[in-house]
Amino acid sequence: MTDSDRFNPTPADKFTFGLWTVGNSGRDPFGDPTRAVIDPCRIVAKLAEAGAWGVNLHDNDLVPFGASASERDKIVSTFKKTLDDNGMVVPMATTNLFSHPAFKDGAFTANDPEVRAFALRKTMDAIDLGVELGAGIFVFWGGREGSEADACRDPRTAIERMREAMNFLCEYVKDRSYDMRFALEAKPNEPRGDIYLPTTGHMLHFISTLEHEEMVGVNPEVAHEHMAGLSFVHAVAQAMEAGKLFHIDLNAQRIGRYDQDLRFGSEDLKQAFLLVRLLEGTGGGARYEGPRHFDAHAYRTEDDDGVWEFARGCMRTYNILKDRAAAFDADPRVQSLVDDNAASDTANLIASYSRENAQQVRALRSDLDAIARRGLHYERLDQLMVEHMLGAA
Ligand code: GCO
Ligand code: MN
Ligand code: MN
Repeated sequence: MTDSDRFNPTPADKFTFGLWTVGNSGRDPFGDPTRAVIDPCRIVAKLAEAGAWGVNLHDNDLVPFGASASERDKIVSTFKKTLDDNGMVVPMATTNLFSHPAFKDGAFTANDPEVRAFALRKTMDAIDLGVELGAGIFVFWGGREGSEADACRDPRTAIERMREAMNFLCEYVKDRSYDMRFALEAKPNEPRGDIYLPTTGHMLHFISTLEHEEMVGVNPEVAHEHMAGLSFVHAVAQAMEAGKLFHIDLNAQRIGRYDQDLRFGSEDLKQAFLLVRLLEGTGGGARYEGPRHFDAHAYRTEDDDGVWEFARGCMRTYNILKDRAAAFDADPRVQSLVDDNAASDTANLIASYSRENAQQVRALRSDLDAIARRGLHYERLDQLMVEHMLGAA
């Protein structure tokens, strides 16, 4: 084993890929597929060989739209056997509520109640499928829940309809006594001009308005927050702090571009480093224990070999960053530079209100000029981080 081999993934790392990710055929709005469709069972075998823990799927990644009940059962039983044979799990399932043209005005938010009813029915079936495959997390990505012609509906109505759908489906899960939680995935745009509930922060507030908010968390995605020009690390931190990080979609994305879904860590390594550090808890705080899911795909230039290179790359980069983050946080120079004065008398004084505390806060006479003059050495801190990332610390 070479030193580099220690970064190779194992199932204990809990890495997962969507069937639609490694299965992406390279089609884009301007060009036809550059790769053949890969059978879901082959995807499972190849990912297991590469060291992944599991796969996730939309209903129609496995069962074609409109398949009969007997066709469905046959496909599902073959797939289950393949999972067992390869020691792979399905921790997350979801519904495709975007490909069929009937969803052109949205699914849960569409103006036509028949479309909304069909979306519910399709989702209930997909939840059943997920449960049959052992999934405990169900993701909602409302790709078509948005608008171009905004006069078509009051955006408040769209939010109400979303709430109605989530409440309906939470009740469904409870009625069936399923052990399943929901994870809502925000995206600002693409394929709609504007998608409702565009960021993880919007989702977190929306969740607090649901009847069974304890069942519902978020599935933030690197690319989606970056498309909006926001800090993904801050979004994930807010979700973790709220106990709502139920799932995560890892990939890479340059700010200001179309939805790129690039290999994890292939752009903005610093954000990727800070993200892995946060998820792994090397800088303190609770570790994220859920699946590390990659929602990305290989460049359109790649053939079949390139697809598995891409998958290995996502997982190895995560593990390398995890190693670098641990080294960074164990570095005494770093520790001596980060002093957040958490236990000081003043910090205790301002932690909660009382008349007495308010009086003491008023009586404090801090030397603001001295505070203003003090350099914080964040240049040194950030440079140390860069040197750790580059293996030069
Ligand atoms: C996208 C989304 C999707 C969802 C997937 C699972 O930008 O297309 O990220 O890939 O994650 O539909 O819900
Ligand atoms: Mn995406
Ligand atoms: Mn996603």
